Amino acid sequence: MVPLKKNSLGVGTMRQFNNILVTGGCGFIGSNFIRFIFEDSEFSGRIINADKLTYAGNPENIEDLENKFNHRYFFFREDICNKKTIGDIIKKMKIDAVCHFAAESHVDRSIAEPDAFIKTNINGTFNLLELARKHRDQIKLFHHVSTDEVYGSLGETGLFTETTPYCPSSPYSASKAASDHLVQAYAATYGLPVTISNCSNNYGPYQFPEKLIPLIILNALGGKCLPVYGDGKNIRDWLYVTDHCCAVWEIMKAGRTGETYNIGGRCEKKNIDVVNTICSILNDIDPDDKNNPHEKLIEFVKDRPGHDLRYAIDFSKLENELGWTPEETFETGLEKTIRWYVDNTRWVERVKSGEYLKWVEMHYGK
Ligand code: NAD
Ligand code: TDX
Repeated sequence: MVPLKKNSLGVGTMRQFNNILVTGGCGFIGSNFIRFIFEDSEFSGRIINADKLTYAGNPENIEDLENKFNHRYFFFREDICNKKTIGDIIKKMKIDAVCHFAAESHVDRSIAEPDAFIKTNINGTFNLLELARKHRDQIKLFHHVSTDEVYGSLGETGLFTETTPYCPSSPYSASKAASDHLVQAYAATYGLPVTISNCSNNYGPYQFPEKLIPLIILNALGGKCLPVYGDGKNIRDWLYVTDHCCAVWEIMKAGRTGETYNIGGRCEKKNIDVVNTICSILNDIDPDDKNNPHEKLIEFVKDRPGHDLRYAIDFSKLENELGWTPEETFETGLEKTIRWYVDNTRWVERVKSGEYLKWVEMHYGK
């Protein structure tokens, strides 16, 4: 028998869940999370995935799990803004925990078209909170997945802590900040058992190629321009996606309710250094590639409006209370990620061509 870990709920006490509602489980982190907890031999419950399947939701991210865990995995194509249908799922599936990933997640899209960000990230979260309040008798925990971007930008020094004042710069981060405040308000006002995590930039398998790392990998493989915003000196803290999933799972099992936990990689990198590292790994993977050296594809392009300069995370609260630290280094994580995109040509082609969207339309309608 696996010895129980000492944790913030007291020695040997771990929350156990039978039916977890994962929102946004067909997206990048949500799908990795479902994969991660099904691999936890101590979890024997069911996962109920509610996802609207926007452009960012791809059922192919978890198609192998549907077959492998078909008696423990359930999928509903639903919008978190739909109170009636999500309420029915919570009731019928006897949901006892919510892990809320569903969101519009791309900063550039939020600058171009903020509407969906307000609807999903704010109204959608509000809707879920109202439903959790209504079904308070059965919900043991509402975990809200958020971002370090709510804190705004750091200068050259310092780290975001859980008490850093919120100062979001983009419609995306403002919508996530609003959702965090709503979650905190539901804990304070209604005593809803919530936890919140604010994580830095993730990378890894199944990430949609609009975000920096997969975009650069796929453009480089295709011999296309590698766009670097501004002077490339903006800094992000990077975390391999399964490390994020592990942190969220630890918080769900043993984090203190009403608390926020920062999650990060202690891995600050300038964007230009990230891009150069990807180029250099690709040069080594295939020394005869006609696009070598890939660095020649780099182009400095117009900067993102309101571009935050630097993010860096102090996650000592999570480390001290729950013993979590990242397992992957940037080197091991990036190697794995690049290898995954090089090997998974079918997934890549179907995403690039939009074939996966046609499949969704065929199976679920528009
Ligand atoms: P993603 O864009 O890859 O996936 C989002 C998922 O949510 C998709 O499957 C999409 O179909 C679904 N969705 C969108 N609107 C919906 C709605 N109205 N109803 C139901 N489902 C809906 O995003 P991601 O990168 O996996 O991020 C997941 C969460 O983690 C988000 O809340 C994001 O803010 C947070 N986060 C992301 C990062 C990162 O680096 N990607 C870092 C920190 C926090
Ligand atoms: O083509 C690009 N060129 C470029 O220089 C893109 C897409 C990005 N960038 C820069 C902008 C950022 O400084 O790279 C950095 C990373 O950009 P993104 O991958 O778009 O991520 P970011 O804006 O930092 O936000 C991400 O991390 C926090 C996720 O998209 C969010 O969902 C998460 O909350």
